[in-house]
Amino acid sequence: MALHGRVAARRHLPGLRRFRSSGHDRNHGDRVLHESVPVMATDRGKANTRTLATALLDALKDRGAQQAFGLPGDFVLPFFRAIQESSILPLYTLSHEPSVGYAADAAGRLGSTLGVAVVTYGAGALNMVNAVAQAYAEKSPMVVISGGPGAEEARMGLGLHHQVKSLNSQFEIFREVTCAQAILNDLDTAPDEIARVLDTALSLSRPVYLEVPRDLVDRPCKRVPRQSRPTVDTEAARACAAEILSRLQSAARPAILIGVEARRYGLEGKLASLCRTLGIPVATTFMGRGLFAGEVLPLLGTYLGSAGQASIAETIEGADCLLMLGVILSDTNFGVSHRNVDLRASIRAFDSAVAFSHHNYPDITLEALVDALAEIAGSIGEASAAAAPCYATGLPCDDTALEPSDVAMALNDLFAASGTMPMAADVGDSLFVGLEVRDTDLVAPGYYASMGMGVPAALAICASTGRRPVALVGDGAFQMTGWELGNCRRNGWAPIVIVLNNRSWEMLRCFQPGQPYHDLDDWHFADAAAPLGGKGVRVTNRSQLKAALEAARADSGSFQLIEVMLPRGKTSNSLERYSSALRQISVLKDE
Ligand code: S1T
Ligand code: MG
Repeated sequence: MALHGRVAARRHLPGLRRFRSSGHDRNHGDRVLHESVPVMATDRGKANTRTLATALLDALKDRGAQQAFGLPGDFVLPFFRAIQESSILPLYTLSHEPSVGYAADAAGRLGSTLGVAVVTYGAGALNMVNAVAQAYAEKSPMVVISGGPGAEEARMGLGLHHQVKSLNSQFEIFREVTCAQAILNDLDTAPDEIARVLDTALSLSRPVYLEVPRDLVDRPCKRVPRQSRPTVDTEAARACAAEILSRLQSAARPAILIGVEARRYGLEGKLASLCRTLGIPVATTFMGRGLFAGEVLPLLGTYLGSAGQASIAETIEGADCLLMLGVILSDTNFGVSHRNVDLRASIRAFDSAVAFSHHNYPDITLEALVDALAEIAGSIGEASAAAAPCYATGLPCDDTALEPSDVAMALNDLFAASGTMPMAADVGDSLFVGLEVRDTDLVAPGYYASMGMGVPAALAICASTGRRPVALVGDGAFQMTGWELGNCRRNGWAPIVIVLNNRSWEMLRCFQPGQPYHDLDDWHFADAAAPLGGKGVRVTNRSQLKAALEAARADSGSFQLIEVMLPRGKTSNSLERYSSALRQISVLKDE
């Protein structure tokens, strides 16, 4: 069909792309496809023409996104070019899509804003599903932008490269790990669809999915409406706050437990001030580790049930009124307690609702509740702004062989001497060693717990904050994504990466001793650092570790890889307590 000029004829093309919920076609109807119109050279050339791509990029930036991480493919090349030419957001490419997802997730967590991942259709986007699932489970507002087939391709009726079952399979797969989705194949509705999806990501703090047909990237498009703030019923928030405060006042042993939503919604400052006013003891959850770094409040530390400090467990589990703010009710946050927290005596504000034992208040955002509590709160308890929880320092400088907890002590000594650094911890014992390091900004997947996030998260810290991080990664996790360090040189990133090399999937061996398949070979990671553009050193005793950390801190000319050799069968004190607590509550008894 000849197309004239720029009028895009809308055609109902039966039987081609069935899909749902792209925002303008909510039933199971066929995809309403535009006829693709060749983009006039002038479209790209017109500096003042807003295109679908620049409208989306402006909307991301307006809503706080600071950069995009990506890995290109032919379906997304037009969008990549638009990112490059528009300079609206800086673009960082990594070497494997799981890392792109982990980095975008981490950037969103750190900045309490949108993290952006840009990938190609099929092989690229589906390669990132696990990282997006982790972002969903751990409430991180990542925006997945995938290039997609254009109308011409959909019309061909042939199987497209990178296609799965149907052209719409990818959209359906991402529906399961995101809270809002759209295929931007209608330029009239695209601005509102983009606003709907991005604002949902921010209000629910969960990942979202946007597919950009490659033939529409440069097509003129209207501006995306400004972010719409969720409407708040302040009267209901005040009534809820009053009920909470009266319960806290009449409790003999009130306590507060704070989780990830404090960071996701940027509420740490407000919460610290509220907790100081209330004077009630506060702990963070395992997932909330790293919250309130630098804030003053009556913070006991991290609640880990019987795997953590007994005094913290006693306060939280013994509370006759436990106020939980932004807490994910998960096994890693609550699973290792001999006595479960008494949820009937708790009040839980999560996912924009506040639940009491037998009733709840819907549609009250955490921020609205915290503001309402701050308005009417007075002093209830005597818990003063506690001195920062104590963390082990003073690692002796001798040739004693290293154990995992020595790494935490050495980092505490380094931070005490030259200031804290933001951290990323991977899954394995590195997650538990991270618990023994003093409070600092921390990105760690403590709930969904996918391996591989450590190094990409450290790169995201470099890219999004300009600060120099420390990454704690096991050898198994480093085998997955550690090689992303090869992207440091061209970006000027210089993280310090500590590889806990026990030649083992040691955390699994804790759960299931005696199996040879937990043994890993020795990959000599330190030797691989120089070819990747960094410096590497292998350490086997305490004095070598201390010297290596000081040298690494002093050298920001490249990434620094410190390979810490550890014995199989030995874990950190925290993982030891955690796994023995799991055994006692019989989760692992029959392993
Ligand atoms: N695959 C992925 C992507 N994530 C996981 N969490 C797992 C598998 C399962 C798993 C663990 S801990 C662990 C695995 C394989 C071993 C980690 O080995 P390493 O990085 O060397 O750390 P360490 O030796 O300190 O354990 C959790 C239980 O799911
Ligand atoms: Mg290991």
